[in-house]
Amino acid sequence: MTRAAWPDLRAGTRRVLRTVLFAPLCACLLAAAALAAPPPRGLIVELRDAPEHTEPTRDVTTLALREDPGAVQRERLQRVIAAAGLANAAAAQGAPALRPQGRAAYVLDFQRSLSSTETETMLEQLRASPEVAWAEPNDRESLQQSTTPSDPFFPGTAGQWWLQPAGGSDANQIDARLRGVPNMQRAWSMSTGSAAVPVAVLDTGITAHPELQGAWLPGADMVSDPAMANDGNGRDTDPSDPGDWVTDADRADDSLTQCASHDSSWHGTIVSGILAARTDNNEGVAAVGWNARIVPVRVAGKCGAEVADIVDGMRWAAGLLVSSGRGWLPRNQHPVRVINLSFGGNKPCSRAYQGAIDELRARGVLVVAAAGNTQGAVTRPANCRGVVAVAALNRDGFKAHYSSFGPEVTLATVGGDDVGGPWGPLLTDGGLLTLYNAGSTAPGAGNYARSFGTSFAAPIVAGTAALMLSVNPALTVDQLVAGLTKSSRPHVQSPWLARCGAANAASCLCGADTCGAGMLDAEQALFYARDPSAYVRPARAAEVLDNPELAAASAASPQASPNVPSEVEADGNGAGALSALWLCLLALAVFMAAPRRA
Ligand SMILES: [Ca+2]
Ligand SMILES: [Ca+2]
Ligand SMILES: [Ca+2]
Repeated sequence: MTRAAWPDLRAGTRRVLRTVLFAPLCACLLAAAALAAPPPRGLIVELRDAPEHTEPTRDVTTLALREDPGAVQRERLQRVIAAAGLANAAAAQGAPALRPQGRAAYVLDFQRSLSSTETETMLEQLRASPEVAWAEPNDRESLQQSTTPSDPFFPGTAGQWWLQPAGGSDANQIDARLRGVPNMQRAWSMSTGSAAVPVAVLDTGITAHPELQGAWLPGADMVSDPAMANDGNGRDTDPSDPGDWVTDADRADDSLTQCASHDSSWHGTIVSGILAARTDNNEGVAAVGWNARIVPVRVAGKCGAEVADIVDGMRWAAGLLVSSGRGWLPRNQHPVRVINLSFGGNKPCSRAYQGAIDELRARGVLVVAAAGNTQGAVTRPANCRGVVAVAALNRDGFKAHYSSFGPEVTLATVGGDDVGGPWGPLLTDGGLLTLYNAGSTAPGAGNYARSFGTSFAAPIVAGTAALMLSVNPALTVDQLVAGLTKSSRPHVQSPWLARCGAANAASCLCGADTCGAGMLDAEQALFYARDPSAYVRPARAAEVLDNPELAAASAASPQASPNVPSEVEADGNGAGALSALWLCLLALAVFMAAPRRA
């Protein structure tokens, strides 16, 4: 492990507390549930070789109707309807009214709702006629609407902007430019998730929170080392997060001696909140999956997570047999198809990781991992083959200053952007508002906070993969990956920003070689999920960022110069000092917390 990985934990100790001011609650929020479309009341039919509809001609002197070509076609259609037997089918209600439609077709308006059987029967009868070119139901289409949950912290740019529809131009205020966000609100019109598609959260465990009630299934605690575990034992079946704080006294223990002292991170609670906070319940925040379930798998305790525990946690989540240390843990009764891993370390992918990832992939399990917060190479296991590695974007769509980047990244989405980059507060987005816990050491009351890090970009992607499986449970892992990447939006461009690279490792412009296929678009990913073989990626030009804030930032800290993070340089710890029998993996998270109770 290199010291470059350490700014995260140290940044966690410098938590900035901020008061979050929420916009006044909108009392008239529309909670638009995805209802079934109303049945059709008619059919649309075009006769073979039908002429284009025209107005009847009139005698120029008497203005009397001279000829009505439409009358000929209406009579022809009446004969077809009678021959097809539709008159009988609709006898109880009378024959349909006819009115011209489109260029040469007619609506057969029955002026009542048609059952699906009735509709299909009549369409078959019509299509059997050699006189009919085509026939289809006059279906009712639904609004291509955004679905707005009732949660009071959701709306507005001071709320959960990260779940709101993508869009915005340079003409907008900085906080309304949502070009990096995943378009989740439009995706919810298709699916708000399913309890049948749980996501495993391999993390610090779970805390009690009013917004997680009913959101989690039985999990497990994989932390083998009792000193790290902080719950008095090794592996067990209780994934509760007792806190991962480290004190100066703790550092006397051989397992913890290399860690800086810091407060508890509640990292697993934050990730769980992004995935599955109870949504549309008139309380707190919204989440990617309104009805999602998580399987909490505790792999991390004080001072990180061991590779053996992470790998066994992945295998347990998938329903495989895993050691308890004394015997065997009971198998997971709710095996998952999606795993979120927001932990990692600065090393190449290892055999232990790659073997488990290959094993899981063959069983239809997708592993989504945070790319890392190193401003450099992608951490493991995000750099392993077959993992969906997620880099973090600023709200405006460029790479967040802390995010790792490289060719192993699969795609990118917002992770929140704090003031820690070279541009300080100039282009910060305030972070992702979701669940948190008020305890500084042991768990306290559930509350809410803004967080940022690739740790929190990853569950947005994992949650979207679960939405895809809710829409279409038959999707393979290859299809999930293809759907996420094919449907992504192009990375933003800007004359004020340089491309990400060794000389510009902080805030920079993403490309396919640095931040993956593009920016997550949850709505498009669900379009893909509905019918992968028919999906066509919409033609979309890259958004161009050209605004006063970027100009000011560029003037303050020109992009062409190398941009080495000062935190890393200032770190006095030697890399060798961080090597231990276990490999300490760090939480890929930094916080700008605003603990707040509703
Ligand atoms: Ca334990
Ligand atoms: Ca436990
Ligand atoms: Ca809520």
